[in-house]
Amino acid sequence: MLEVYSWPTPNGHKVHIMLEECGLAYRVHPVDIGKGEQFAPDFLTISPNNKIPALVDPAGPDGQPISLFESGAILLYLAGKTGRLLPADVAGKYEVLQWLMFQVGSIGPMLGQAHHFRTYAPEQLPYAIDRYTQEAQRLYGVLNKRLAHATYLGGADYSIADIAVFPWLRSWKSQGVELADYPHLKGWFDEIAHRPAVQRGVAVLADARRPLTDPQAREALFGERQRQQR
Ligand SMILES: N[C@@H](CCC(=O)N[C@@H](CS)C(=O)NCC(=O)O)C(=O)O
Repeated sequence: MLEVYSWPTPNGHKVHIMLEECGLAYRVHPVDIGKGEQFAPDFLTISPNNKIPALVDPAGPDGQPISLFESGAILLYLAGKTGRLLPADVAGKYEVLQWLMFQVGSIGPMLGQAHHFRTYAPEQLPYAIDRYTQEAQRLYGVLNKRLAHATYLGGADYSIADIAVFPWLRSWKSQGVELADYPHLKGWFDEIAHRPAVQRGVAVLADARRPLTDPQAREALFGERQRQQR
């Protein structure tokens, strides 16, 4: 049984969707990042960056346990374990990997900052709001152009690149974006949103989801607890 340490956020959803797409058996251990549970010593041993998601596979390589943090690494591990959602041929594989890296390096961090400055920052900072909103809109444009010429981000087939990007776009409103302005991307988004495994994946821990704007959550996510990790 795979052990998943997670919370219902975009990075958590990436892993939940992958597990559902692959039909793998897993148990979810909620890590309430609004209550500071990401700083628990036991969790830090498997996720040293105090972030969800993390995965423990008791039956890893050579039958030995393996533990992983970083959602992109977890998607790659599960693709390797199952032989699913990542092409085996070199060209196809790197077509997918470049869009996976684009999500990890740009989509996640930049859309996260747009959401932060528009929703969570204690004061309105027009420079930061403009900078990250415009960057979010530019990134949506990059995806839209790609999907004008490809059915999926990695090419002809649905892959871990689509699974990585999709959960980030569910919050387009709070990133200052109008999804309908990107018609190729919207068509792709709507199709993926209807996949049964995606619907099951985003439903994981859905009851626990709440806005992370209360003082306890602000302190855990943006306050002194973070600086104590230095
Ligand atoms: N690069 C990491 C980012 C993970 C991440 O930012 N997780 C957030 C939730 S989406 C988190 O756990 N935040 C808690 C914290 O920063 O203390 C990944 O892709 O796994």
